[in-house]
Amino acid sequence: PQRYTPAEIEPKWQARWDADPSLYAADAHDSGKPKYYCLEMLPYPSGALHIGHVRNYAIGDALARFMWMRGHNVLHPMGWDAFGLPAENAALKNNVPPREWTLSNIASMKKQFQRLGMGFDWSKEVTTCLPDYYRWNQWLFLKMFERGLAYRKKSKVNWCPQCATVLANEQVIQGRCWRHDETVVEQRDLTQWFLRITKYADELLTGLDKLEGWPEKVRTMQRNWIGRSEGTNVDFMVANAPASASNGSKITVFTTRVDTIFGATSIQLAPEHAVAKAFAAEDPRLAEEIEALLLQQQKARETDELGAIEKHGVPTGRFAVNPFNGERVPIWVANYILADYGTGAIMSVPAHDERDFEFATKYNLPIKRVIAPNLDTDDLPLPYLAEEEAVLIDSGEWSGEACLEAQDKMAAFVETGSFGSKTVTYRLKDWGVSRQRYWGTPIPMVYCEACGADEPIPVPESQLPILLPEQIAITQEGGSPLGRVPEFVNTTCPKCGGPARRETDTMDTFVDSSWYFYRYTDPHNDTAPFDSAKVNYWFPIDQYIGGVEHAILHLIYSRFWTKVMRDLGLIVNDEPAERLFTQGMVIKDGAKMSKSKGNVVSPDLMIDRYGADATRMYALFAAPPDRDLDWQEEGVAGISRFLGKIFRLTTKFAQLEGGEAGPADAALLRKLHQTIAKVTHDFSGRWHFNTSISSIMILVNEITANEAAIDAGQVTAATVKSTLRSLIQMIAPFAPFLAAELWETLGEQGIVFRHPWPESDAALAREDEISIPVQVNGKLANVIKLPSESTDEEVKAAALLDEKVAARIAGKTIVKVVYVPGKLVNLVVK
Ligand code: ANZ
Ligand code: ZN
Ligand code: ZN
Repeated sequence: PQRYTPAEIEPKWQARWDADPSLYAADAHDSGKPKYYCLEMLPYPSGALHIGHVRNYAIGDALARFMWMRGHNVLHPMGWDAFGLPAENAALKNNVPPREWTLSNIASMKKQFQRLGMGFDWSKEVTTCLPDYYRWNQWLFLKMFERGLAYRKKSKVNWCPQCATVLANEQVIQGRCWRHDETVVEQRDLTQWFLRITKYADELLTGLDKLEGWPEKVRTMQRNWIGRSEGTNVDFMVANAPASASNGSKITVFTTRVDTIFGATSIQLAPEHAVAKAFAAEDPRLAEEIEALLLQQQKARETDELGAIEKHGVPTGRFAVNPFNGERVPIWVANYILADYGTGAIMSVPAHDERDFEFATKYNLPIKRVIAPNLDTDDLPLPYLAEEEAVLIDSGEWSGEACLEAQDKMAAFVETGSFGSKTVTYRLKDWGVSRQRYWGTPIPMVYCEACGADEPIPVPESQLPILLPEQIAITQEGGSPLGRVPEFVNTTCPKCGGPARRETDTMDTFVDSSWYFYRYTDPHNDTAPFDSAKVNYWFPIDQYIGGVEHAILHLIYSRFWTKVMRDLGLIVNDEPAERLFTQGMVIKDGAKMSKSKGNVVSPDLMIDRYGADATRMYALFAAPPDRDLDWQEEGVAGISRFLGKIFRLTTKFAQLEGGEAGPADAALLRKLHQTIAKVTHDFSGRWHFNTSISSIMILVNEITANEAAIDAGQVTAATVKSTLRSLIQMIAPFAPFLAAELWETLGEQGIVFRHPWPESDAALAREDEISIPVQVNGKLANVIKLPSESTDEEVKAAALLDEKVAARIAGKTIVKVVYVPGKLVNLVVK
């Protein structure tokens, strides 16, 4: 007999599929079928797919194929997140131009995808480093600029010395570069382009509540990242401001606890606060001390230990007046106050804030209690942090008020007196998108001396795309590489026609990935980023699948970009994706795979040894898709043997005829329909494909168990063949090559992926007998078997009569008999 040989089957089908691109192509958007947009995050073209990719795409491909078989019009596209630093590093190392390196990587990874049998609609392919894509980055950037959503400002930026470029806040992980674990990120002052994501902060936050199809952990991470905080800004006048300081006379603090203002015993300024600077200008010693505080803060920021920073401060010798009681409090500068949060100044309330308490204790500042659980209790240990159900004490006319109400009333008092206002502060900062790199989208702006050198002038739309020059020497010098290409830099001013210079920074590559999935719907459009009608048909994405490492960066930028495009009138959806699934990591021997650990598993090697089907199926079988998966080659071999069994049985029985109906018919059909129900169910929810595949294994065992009966003609050929037929349909999402092959073996017409998914027949699936565990006081006593049509009363009676159960309850009183239908009986006895 023939043996299962993936090395023959797989290339044969791969060649057929590659020759017929329509097979996996989405229908036009006027198709009568319900649409389904199944999307996996696009890879960076590093040169080779790794095993984590295989898992991600095996999940998406299984889902896409299932939805095809369920009669949907499926969009399942793929593309390349093709700009970015590695191409420049490769250019430095091997002297290949970034474009060439990238495109050749794309070519080889596309082959890998095909070898894996991924059913992508390649007619929709998007490659972000090509001008037909990035020109729309530029176009959208211009639209944002027109609306004040793209702007330039000088600011402190995160700088990775290794990347020699700026990083967005989101790209700094525990004070280190997201690409360079070992490199501490520095702070630098640079003029940069920003996108005003903060304008959408509230909508990005409230929108999360509606994203019920997203994992709660991702929503929580985004909520914390946005970090909305309601509070009050309160002005404190400086009592003895230096005469020379124009802005040295007022300090606005941001507080979430204005109800504690009578307990403010000092003002603390961030080292970079303007008032601190004004004071320092008068006092060189103070200036030096403040500089030291700033350095400590930057160090802590770099290593992300800001929360735990050892607190230091210096008194400025000046005082501010509390607007609520006229009290004078000393003004200090402290290293734990951030310049870029709130107003960069706080009122310090040591009795009711932990950090202030620590600071005041260290420097012997007064600690004044103004909040208590009630008016009679004022001896609780400090700091006392409660606000709900607590009241104000020693707070003048506000004493006795409940904290939460006092917050409202006192904020209103501040507003009435015009010495501050209610306010909302966000942790979210505008998105810095300038990169001093070559391999990215050129920012479509120019600067003209004649028109005002500091005013960026947008390039007219008609001049797009601003092409990235291809011939460029990549060097290790700092600064933007494009600045060293005179043909690129020198241009004419769109305003006055005189000589002008182009912007030489390029865009953060997260711009590219913020909207690529819209372009998939209409990738060859050369008059617009896409046809809105097409996007409106396909969006929102029905299911987005990717790694949880993108929970903040990519997924928040994509949501922002969606809202901007909606406000530009290009689309109508508020959110890009209805549902999000984040798969677990693939690990090896309990550790993350990495070159340095030498535990990287190559997908190609797995395919060579066991075939693509077994590799993919193992990636789905070895763990629930949302958990980490410990890759074990022996497991892949096991799946390959399992597929071999299916191959053998199908080949053996494909031509089966005749046979007498016997008990095995019902048994086989029962198992078959139970399996269909289980696998279908697993596709609708959390995709526990591991359990789907286990149940398919049980079905295959059932066939094997009946093999002798089939051989002896005691089962009808119809039963055997319909079982095999549905079996092949059920493995099709997981092992598409073998499914296609065996579909042909069975003599079925057409392509298995376009035949309707089998339906489970509940009557055929029903067991004759049910097995019910019986517990006594929660402990298993026995498992009883009953006819499946037994009533609840019959089950309870049978449980009490069972010998083992009876022995357990002998001499005791039965308090309660609980029956969970079909599941279990629990007897409560005393
Ligand atoms: C007085 C006070 C009393 C405060 C009290 C808290 C408790 P969230 O919730 O994170 O927004 N704060 C304000 N700006 C700061 C800055 N730039 N650097 C460091 N700390 C700052 O925290 C808001 C609280 O953090 C503010 O309310 C302020 O301290 C502090 F019993 O004001 B609070
Ligand atoms: Zn870096
Ligand atoms: Zn000009």
